[in-house]
Amino acid sequence: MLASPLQESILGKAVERGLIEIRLVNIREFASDRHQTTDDRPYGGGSGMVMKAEPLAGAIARARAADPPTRVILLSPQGRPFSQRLAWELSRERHLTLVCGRYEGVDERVRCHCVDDEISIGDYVLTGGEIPALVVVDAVARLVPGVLGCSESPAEESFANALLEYPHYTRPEVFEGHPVPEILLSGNHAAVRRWRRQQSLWRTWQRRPDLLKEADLSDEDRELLAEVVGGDAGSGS
Ligand code: 4FV
Repeated sequence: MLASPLQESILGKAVERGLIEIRLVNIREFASDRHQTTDDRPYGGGSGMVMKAEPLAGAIARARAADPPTRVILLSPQGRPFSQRLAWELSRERHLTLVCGRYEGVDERVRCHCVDDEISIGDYVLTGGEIPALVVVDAVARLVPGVLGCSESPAEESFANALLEYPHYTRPEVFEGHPVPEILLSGNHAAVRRWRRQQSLWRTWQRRPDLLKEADLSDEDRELLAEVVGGDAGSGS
């Protein structure tokens, strides 16, 4: 599941260029029985299976033995919500170990005694932790210096300053009768920057007022927002 996404496009090139290194550890190699069993029935009964502690603990110990010291993160719905702010935090680490659960989840003693952190990518239940791990790898890797081309800077995008991104346009100038906003053809960079900031504020006010509350808005921001939403700027209703 993990091999191909990690070989393609920006992530693949970052690996080729040695900007990031990704090692996949097969938990089965740490199972002690000849069937390499990694799951078992839940104590206390109930449906589904649980990931056994020993194979996971063995795999994590192997990762911890590697240099530099690693931060072990379990992906699960019980984790703290993943965010751009957390992605920036993780991008400043040297070595992350992402533990992907399966079945109903992992034995609680792994969560309590073997991992440093727990992250959830959202309030829904998936079949495994692999896709959440890929989400974290993608969001963190692109913040590693050099991974994104110089023309792309993660500084200006959504959530970078807790606002939603402004609308993007490219050629053709008119698509199915829909023209590009004049301002973007004006060549007036200051006016374009003002329009884009206003669009970010307005979209965030309309779609994610919760984010607007977190954002630290300047007086100019409040004026820009008031222009488009009328007097109740900042109420974020
Ligand atoms: C999940 C999430 C998630 C739960 C049981 C894997 C599944 C199965 N992980 N954010 N949402 N994990 O649904 O991180 O083992």
